[in-house]
Amino acid sequence: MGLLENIHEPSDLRSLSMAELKELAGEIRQEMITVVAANGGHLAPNLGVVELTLALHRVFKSPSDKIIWDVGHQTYIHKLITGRKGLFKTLRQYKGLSGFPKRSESEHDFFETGHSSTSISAAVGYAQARDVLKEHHDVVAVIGDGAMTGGMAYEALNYAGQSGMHVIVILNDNEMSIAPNVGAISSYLTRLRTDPRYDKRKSDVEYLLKRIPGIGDKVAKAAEKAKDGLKYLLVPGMWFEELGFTYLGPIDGHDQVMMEQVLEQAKQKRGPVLVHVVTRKGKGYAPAEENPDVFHGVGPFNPETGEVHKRKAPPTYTQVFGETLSALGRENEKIVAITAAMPGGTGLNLFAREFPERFFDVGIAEQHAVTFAAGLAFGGLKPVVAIYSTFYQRAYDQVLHDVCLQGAPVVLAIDRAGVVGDDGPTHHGVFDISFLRAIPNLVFMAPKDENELRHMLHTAVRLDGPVALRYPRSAGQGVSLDPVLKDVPLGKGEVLKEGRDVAILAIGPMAYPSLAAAQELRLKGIDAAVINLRFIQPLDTELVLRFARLTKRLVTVEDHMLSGGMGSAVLEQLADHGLTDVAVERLGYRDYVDQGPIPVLQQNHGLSAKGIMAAAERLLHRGSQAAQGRGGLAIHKLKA
Ligand SMILES: Cc1ncc(C[n+]2csc(CCOP(=O)(O)OP(=O)(O)O)c2C)c(N)n1
Repeated sequence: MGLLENIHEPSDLRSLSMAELKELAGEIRQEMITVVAANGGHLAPNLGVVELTLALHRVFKSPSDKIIWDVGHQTYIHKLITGRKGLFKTLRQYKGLSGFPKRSESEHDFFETGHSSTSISAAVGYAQARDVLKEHHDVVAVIGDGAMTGGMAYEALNYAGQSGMHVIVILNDNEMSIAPNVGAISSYLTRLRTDPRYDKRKSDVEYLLKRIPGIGDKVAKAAEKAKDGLKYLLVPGMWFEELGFTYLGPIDGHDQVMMEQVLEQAKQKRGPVLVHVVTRKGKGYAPAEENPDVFHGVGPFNPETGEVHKRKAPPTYTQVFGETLSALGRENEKIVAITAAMPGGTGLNLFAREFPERFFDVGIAEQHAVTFAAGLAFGGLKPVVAIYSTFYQRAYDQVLHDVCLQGAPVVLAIDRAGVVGDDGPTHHGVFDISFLRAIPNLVFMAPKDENELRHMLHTAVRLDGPVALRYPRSAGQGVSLDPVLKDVPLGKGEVLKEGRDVAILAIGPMAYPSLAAAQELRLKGIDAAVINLRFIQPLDTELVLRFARLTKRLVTVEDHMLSGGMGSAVLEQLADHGLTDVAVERLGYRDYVDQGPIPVLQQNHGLSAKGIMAAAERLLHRGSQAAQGRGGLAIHKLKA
């Protein structure tokens, strides 16, 4: 029996010797490789923080001390040693353990994450609450150098540094975001890390100064405090020190003894402390060390060889988007592309390779990406910003205030729109229609398949105002791609099938199960129309009203929340035009959606041929408009 079998809670770690800890680290790495090889997941980030996590849980006493993980994709070790070993095989599976911290899973999970750069704010909140309530415990935020490119991290450092509160920030620096990290802060960290004098510098100078008889001690103290040029030469991490943090590091995050010593030191200090830890992403598994970007978030693979299983599937929407943008870039040299730390994930790596001078990776900085794009547009270029739907949530005001209000001709490419599968509720892209539909002068489209995506992208880069384009995570429909691209008529939906009994209004690839449903309905003698709406804005009101009047029954189908979604837009039009006698069934999500395979999640919410068919039949069996339960309504309890 291995050591890991006997770790049920963090306190079980404290009796282990250094040799045993090393053995345990090996077992943990093996367990993570085995489970992620089967389920997929964030392997490389976790392999890099094994020793760091063990050190944190030996020095700090969770759950009285609070450890808060940024992004939260690196919490597999934390999960394994906080009583979840038995469930680890269900990682990221339907109804299984989440790939991210989850408060309902464990008393050791203090803050739910998935989106980056929140940990310092959350930790500062916890620390502030502790101080107001006069409690005594430590609060630790663990943040990667990639997540440190996100603006929120600086808002929190700014606050914490001035407040003087005792909060510990562990900066886990592996030089990688998903791709190699970018930006001036990243370069600064590299300078700290690679300066050969870093670990000797401070102690040597202090030692020398202290040896000057009589005044040495005082000079050493003065040098410590001095805010002059001398100190910049003497103290690494000066920038953090200037912000009010005590900077400790850089230290080797794989040296268990050193890690624990420095964490003890951080614990004893008062005020804000930043510990700069240097780790290797993918540590201990050669394929992940060699390709940390591939093994950042990886699908199932062969653990012996590291070979990622390839599924036979048509190209993804993302791939088609990337290829089409490169082709458009060849014709129009004003087209530039922007990513927020996801060159591979958004398919923009193709464009980057072909047009490096027209490609910009701004780091995990979605807000900056969008406003930067507005500047580029007014500066005379044609920017295309590709961001996942879930991360566009970060840049809402930038889309509204900086792009749309001023009419900046920016193309907002919204990748991973709809449910995304195993990453779960933090990552599903099911809110973008609601939050973007409220913005007046945004043209907003969604293609039914990868061929239409190409035409829409072609149209989007030719329009002279803001345009958004949403497309899902999955493989395309496998349709053939037209060689010549043409403009999609603005605000015009497409009738895929005429019908008189009921009209199915679909947005995006939901058109396909809608068509399949119509075919099944025909076998039952029901004549269903199918409409590919194409545009969320401007909505093809004329078409919607025509079918509403004709059939008196509408089913709306969207891979999105019902609140404020496409179905809501249709209801608004019916109400505005006095069509109160039309019965409507809206299919979509009512609540936060769990993790699980995309088809399962969609099916659970009626977003399948069968579900759509059932909705149409329900309509035919009832008279006029029936009220639908809202679901997902927050019902809070009053607390004394
Ligand atoms: C707001 C936001 N944008 C993008 C992402 C996608 N993302 C997940 S992890 C990651 C890289 C994080 O790098 P780092 O913090 O250094 O952690 P590492 O994986 O290197 O340990 C990115 C870009 C995200 N989670 N949140």
